[in-house]
Amino acid sequence: MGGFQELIWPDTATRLNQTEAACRYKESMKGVFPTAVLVLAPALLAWSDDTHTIVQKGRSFRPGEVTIRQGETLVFTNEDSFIHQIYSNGLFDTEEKGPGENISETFSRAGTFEVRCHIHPKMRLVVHVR
Ligand SMILES: [Cu+2]
Repeated sequence: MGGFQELIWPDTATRLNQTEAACRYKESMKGVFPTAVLVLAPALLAWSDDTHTIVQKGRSFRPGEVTIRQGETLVFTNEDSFIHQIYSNGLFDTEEKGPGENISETFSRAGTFEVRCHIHPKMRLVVHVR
């Protein structure tokens, strides 16, 4: 029996086991980062000041006028029991959203914009972007 092999093999085996363990660890961690991002992103979005909530309730936008900075986002929350959508000429024209659903729109240009709803023509929001 060669003493050489006895000396080498245990060490090699240990190293192989360590590599395998590292691979398994990497594999097991694969889903953790994206999951953390998915869980944290909405929370961070809600906490940051560059998001403002506009409620769609009683066939009106509340508030009806808002001032934001360039690059900030308005999140429209439908708190009515029927559908709404939003549009602003030249900027966006969204799908209809049901009760409890949200629409996010980011305003990247400075100016004053009118946001309306095709379904309820009396709904009007004035957005000042500085
Ligand atoms: Cu509407």
